[in-house]
Amino acid sequence: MNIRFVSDSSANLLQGEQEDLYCVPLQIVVGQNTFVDGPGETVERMLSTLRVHKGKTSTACPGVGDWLESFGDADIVYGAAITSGLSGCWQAGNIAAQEYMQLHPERKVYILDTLSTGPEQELIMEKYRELAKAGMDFNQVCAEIRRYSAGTRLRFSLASLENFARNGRISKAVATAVGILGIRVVGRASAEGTLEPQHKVRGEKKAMEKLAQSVLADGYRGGKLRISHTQNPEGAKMLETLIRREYPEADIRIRDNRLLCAYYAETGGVLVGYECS
Ligand code: X90
Repeated sequence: MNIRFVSDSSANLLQGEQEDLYCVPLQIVVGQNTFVDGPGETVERMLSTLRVHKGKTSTACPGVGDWLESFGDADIVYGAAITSGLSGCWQAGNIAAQEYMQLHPERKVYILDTLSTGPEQELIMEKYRELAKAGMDFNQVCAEIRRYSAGTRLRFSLASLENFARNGRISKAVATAVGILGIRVVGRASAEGTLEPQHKVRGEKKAMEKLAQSVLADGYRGGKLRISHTQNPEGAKMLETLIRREYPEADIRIRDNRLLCAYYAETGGVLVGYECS
């Protein structure tokens, strides 16, 4: 049985990290330059181009063909996509899944709309693998992953909302004041899978404290927690330390944002995905 695990690039994973992991890239368009969020591109190169670019920038989700390509000749595909509340990515993946199964009636594809992204999507990809390795069949895995993702959360601290506002994904009014004087917006992915800013705080330390408090208040009890950041290892480490004060043995891992998350979370952005009990 040939099983593939497929995610779009917003989970910050790299295709080939594990041999059966495939990643479908989103794209970041900066004037004449298109940055493909795959192993051949770096966050540094994208950010330095963005810093000097004056005009419009945007992002684009993969198309049906890109998803189909990622399925290869798999008998079973377990997939996850960035929230349909902010991107057309899941819709394209779902159409691809239907087409693939029509073409090959004996094969099966499931793409979960994570209503989230980044490190919460990373947790979902980890869980798929555990469930499949535990010997569950396709329908059981799909049911279990829906149950699991209902109990995971995503929170963030962002130093700027400019790229969200520029692309019409939040209102300009919400974006003002963030990006000056070390103001951070701390918030979460809403139940509908949209950006929900909750607090404006001054300085990195206060932002990480607010994040840690909220994570604990959500019912995190030392299970899996994944942090991703854009060029802010200190912030990520600070958050880990705060969580470990309560749960010294917590299963925590930190990774860099890849291009899509780095573009929207911007420099200094910290995302945290975690299991609630
Ligand atoms: O289709 C496209 O062009 C991609 C649009 C993606 C927009 C959202 C990206 C979010 C990246 C930023 C912080 C966490 C926000 C959580 C909201 C669910 C990560």
